[in-house]
Amino acid sequence: MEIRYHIGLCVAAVTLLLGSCGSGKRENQAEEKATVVKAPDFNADSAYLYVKRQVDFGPRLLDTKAHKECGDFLSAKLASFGAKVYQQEFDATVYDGTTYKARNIIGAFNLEARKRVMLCSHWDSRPWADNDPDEKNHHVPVLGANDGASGVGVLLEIARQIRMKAPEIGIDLMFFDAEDYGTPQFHEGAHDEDSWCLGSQYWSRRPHVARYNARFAILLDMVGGKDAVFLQEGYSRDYASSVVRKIWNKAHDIGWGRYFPKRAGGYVTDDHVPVNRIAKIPCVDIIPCDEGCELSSFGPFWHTVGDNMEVIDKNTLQAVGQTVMEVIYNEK
Ligand code: AHN
Ligand code: ZN
Repeated sequence: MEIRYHIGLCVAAVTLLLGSCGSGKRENQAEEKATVVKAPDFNADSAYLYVKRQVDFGPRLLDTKAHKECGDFLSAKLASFGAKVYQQEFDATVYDGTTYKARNIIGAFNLEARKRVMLCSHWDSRPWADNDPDEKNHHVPVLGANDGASGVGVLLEIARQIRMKAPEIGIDLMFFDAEDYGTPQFHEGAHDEDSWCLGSQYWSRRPHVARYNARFAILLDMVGGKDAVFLQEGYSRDYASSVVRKIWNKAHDIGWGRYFPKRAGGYVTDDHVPVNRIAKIPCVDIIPCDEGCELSSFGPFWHTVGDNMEVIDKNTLQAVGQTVMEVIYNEK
């Protein structure tokens, strides 16, 4: 159910009572500006199940059965929610020179709308738990409940909500592949930043439709950890400061401010960097990071064999999911 707060109307009424003689046109403008749309209720139980469904396939590593099956599942889900689904297949050459088949999955809603917003996450998981305290685990794949599945789970729940009640603008959900194949810590050679984010690099150079554009984009990365704290990540501030303010203000307006302190965080190499630099779409990364964005800010289970369903907290999914929904349902 949609509730509109006619804050603007009250402002206009008070203005009139105080004897100000603004023109009718001006009052209407004031009303329009201050009208806040309440988005539908994001359901964290549903998002949680979408996270679990992905994790149940096992690690989503390139050229594996789990990857193929999970990709098919995500595509079918998007289609069932009424999206036009694009498969963008590409060759991903990873840090050691091996080339795999990879696949970005894109779900587009309301194709006629010219005003569009992109919501992104990566859906692959990391092939090496290279940050695990136990060295024996460094070559074991990560399940990626938080690192991968959480963002996609939130986006699938948003897709389900869009099916029930569409926002005014068009939404494109981007599930980028091969984000997490960045050079492992145990590798003794070069550590190239470009070894991360292969799917978003590919898409940013070759968008799924010609002349694609969006007003802005929001990337969700590791948005399910208990007591996650999302400072304002560095590249997001540099390339998309007004979108950062929009998102963080919304989180505070709806009572989830404790997850979104209005403070500067450090810089993270993530899928939003190519989207900002190559596709030139202002993109904000919602990622748990502290002032330095030290690796420890991603949680103690980051790139370890412990990144499983036990680390997923529905409150965090709710805080992020509802905040993003309030943003997109208020775009006109
Ligand atoms: C680096 O560790 C360089 N970037 C973090 C991006 C990332 C990895 N997101 C999820 N996993
Ligand atoms: Zn990762």
